[in-house]
Amino acid sequence: MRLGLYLLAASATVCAGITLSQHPAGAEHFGVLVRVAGDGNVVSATMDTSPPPQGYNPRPVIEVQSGDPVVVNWHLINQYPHGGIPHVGVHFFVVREKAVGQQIVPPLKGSGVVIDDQFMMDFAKHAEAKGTVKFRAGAPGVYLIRLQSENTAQEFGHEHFGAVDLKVTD
Ligand SMILES: [Cu+2]
Repeated sequence: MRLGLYLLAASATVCAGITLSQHPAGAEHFGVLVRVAGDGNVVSATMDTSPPPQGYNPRPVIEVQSGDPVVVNWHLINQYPHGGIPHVGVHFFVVREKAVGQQIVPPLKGSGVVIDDQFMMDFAKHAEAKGTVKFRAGAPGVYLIRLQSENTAQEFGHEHFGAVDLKVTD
């Protein structure tokens, strides 16, 4: 229960072969959605790419009070029109950061790591992975909530992610 953030429940489901009728504009390899709800507010981040590590889009910020429940829903969808994408790392994490909007992704080691989950998946054409993570915000500070692809830069020249800044106040 590092940093006073309590993992209430975490689940991930993987669905293969789902055909989606709607894709975010401009998507090519993956669609990403990271939706964060807390204290009556909801923010959503869509697909960005790295490098650079912070991507190109400003991160949405959600502010909650210490003790508030936070619910994250994430999706990663293969939108590559040419077929499947094998051996994709799917990596979700929540890690303490120094400031809202910081450009460096903090290293995932030490006491700043709140949640760090990952798995490998072969994404068939239109396949989708999604998960829900619930935790309770504890220690005041700023946290980076991020879902990212891994092992796809060799083929596509970049990775894909969605990220939100969580600001926890007293
Ligand atoms: Cu891409």
